[in-house]
Amino acid sequence: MSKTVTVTGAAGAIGYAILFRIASGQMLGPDEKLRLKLLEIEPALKAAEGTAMELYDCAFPLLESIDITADPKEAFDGANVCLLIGARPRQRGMERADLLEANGQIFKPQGQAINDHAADDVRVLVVGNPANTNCLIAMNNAPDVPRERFSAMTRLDENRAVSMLAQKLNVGVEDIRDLVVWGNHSPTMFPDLFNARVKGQRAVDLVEMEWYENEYIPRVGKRGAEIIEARGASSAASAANAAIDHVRDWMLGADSLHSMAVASNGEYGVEEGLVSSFPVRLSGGGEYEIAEGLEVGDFARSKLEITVGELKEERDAVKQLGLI
Ligand code: NAX
Repeated sequence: MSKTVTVTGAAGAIGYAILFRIASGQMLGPDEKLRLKLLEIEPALKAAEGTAMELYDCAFPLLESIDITADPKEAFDGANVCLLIGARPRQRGMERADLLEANGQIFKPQGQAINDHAADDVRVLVVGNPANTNCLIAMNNAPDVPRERFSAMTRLDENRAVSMLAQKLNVGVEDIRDLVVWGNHSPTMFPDLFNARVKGQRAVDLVEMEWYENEYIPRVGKRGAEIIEARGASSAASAANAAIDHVRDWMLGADSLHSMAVASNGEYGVEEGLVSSFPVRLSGGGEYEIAEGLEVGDFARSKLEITVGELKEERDAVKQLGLI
């Protein structure tokens, strides 16, 4: 049986960077046939059709079909994997409440459509920003879907953190393990060098605390803005790559800890129900387990409180707006 993969925002920059990789088998493995369902808003349907034409022109052996629609009910019908990429960007003069509300109008009906139409084994990754809270909205509007099926993306932040540490220490990225990012996908996120290992050594012991706190953490957190400044456009290929990493490891397993924003059960004092990035173990089959018993000292605790505090504020705002 082939898998149905629904991609929202399919005509956007990340959509263009991810669809060819999904269709070539890089996300679900080289033996998994798939059907793509592309969800776009009406004005972007034609552009999505153009992307679909190019997908057909690749003659990917794994790709069985492509459907394009502006109707979430159709798009999520029978979906096994949903990548929620399309979102409303912040516009000039927009307050945070306006941004959350505008995205609520997208993620509430999408959550409901997933609840009513997706396959029984559906797995959801939210990429569109503000990713953690958009995921919270979709999850809360899909009461019949177990909440462990929902996640938001912090893997790009992790990959950035790994690459920057590798460059600093002049080691290969493969020498670094268990480097996870905690909290919100925003500049408050906390990349954790206390639990990360570099060739078996604690990463935090290999760098100066001054560099860690005043250069590394802010640079990882603001890397998105640095990319926009340089390219004149936001990260697209690296975001698509991280989404592939996220879903592939969730489905097929990984031997290192990774970062996923998922619903808290109260682990590490993160309030129950918040969608926060945690260190997770991935054994495959679309299961994850939040890794417990990691070292969280005073420094990490203070960083975690800031980023989780931001998640609580966003949660309270969307609650007030009646979105959850
Ligand atoms: P683009 O503006 O290029 O594409 C977004 C697409 O979504 C557009 O084609 C638009 O028509 C579509 N869309 C809007 N509303 C929709 C709806 N209701 N249903 C279906 N499609 C809809 O943005 P792109 O660069 O592709 O980025 C997409 C999202 O990813 C943004 O919200 C962005 O902020 C977010 N990102 C998240 C990252 C993460 O690490 N979690 C990193 C990269 C990226 O910044």
